[in-house]
Amino acid sequence: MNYQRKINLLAQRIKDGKRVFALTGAGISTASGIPDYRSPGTGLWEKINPEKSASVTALRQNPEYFYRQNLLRWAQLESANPNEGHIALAKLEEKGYLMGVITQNIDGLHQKAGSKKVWELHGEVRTCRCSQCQEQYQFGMLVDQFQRGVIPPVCPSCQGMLRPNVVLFEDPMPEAFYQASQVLTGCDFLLVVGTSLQVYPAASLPQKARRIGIVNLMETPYDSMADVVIRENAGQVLSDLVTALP
Ligand code: CNA
Repeated sequence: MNYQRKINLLAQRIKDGKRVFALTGAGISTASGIPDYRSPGTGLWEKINPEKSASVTALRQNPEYFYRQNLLRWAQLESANPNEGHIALAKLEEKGYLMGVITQNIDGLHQKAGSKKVWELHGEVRTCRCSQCQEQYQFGMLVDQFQRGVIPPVCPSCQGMLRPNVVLFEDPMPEAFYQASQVLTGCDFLLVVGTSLQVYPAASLPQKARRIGIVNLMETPYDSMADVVIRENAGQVLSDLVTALP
């Protein structure tokens, strides 16, 4: 099937569906200058091992290493801008085609692009919390203390260690994951974008949808189950999809 016919089929599935959602991963944000994990050559996985450096064990056993490995990279997400892929999904929601976006990303770019219903499965970098008293603070508090050499940063009220509200490896899944699983009940069509579908339990969510379409540069374990697979740039595909949906 040629490219335009695949776009038309995606558009048709979205038009026909009553409960349509998108599931996104790091690949939708690479065009915003944020490296993903697994793209060959540019993926973070080739430089660091997030399972080791961004884990609860790393935070507990060697908090200074944890903060030096991760904090500045997370802090930089604040200045990133949404690209045409994020903007296209926000438009599809605004036009009433999409009921919301379920994302594995922590970069907040869907909200910056104007998406209203967003479920963040792996947390975010707007806030942080005290690992002792659970008080919530702005993420900037981590950055300020880090830059002043207070590593690990501490809670101003109880002096417990602060931690980001990013879901680390070994953390339990947040409420947003269970909400997303619930809203996907009866989902007619799930548009999967920019994810290798290898990180569980997020990667189990496509099983909840009746039909799926996949937009991803590399192949995924769900390709054989999808109605449409488009191995092209997410920004381009999603913009073309908006054009195909008046
Ligand atoms: P991943 O495993 O790195 O997969 C990303 C996929 O996107 C790959 O299969 C790529 O082929 C594909 N891809 C890359 N660029 C494009 C593009 N322009 N168009 C289409 N496809 C593209 O990342 P996942 O999201 O699947 O893995 C889940 C992890 C990555 C989550 O825990 C995230 O928190 C984590 N992560 C998030 C960010 C972010 O917030 N932007 C960045 C890096 C990692």
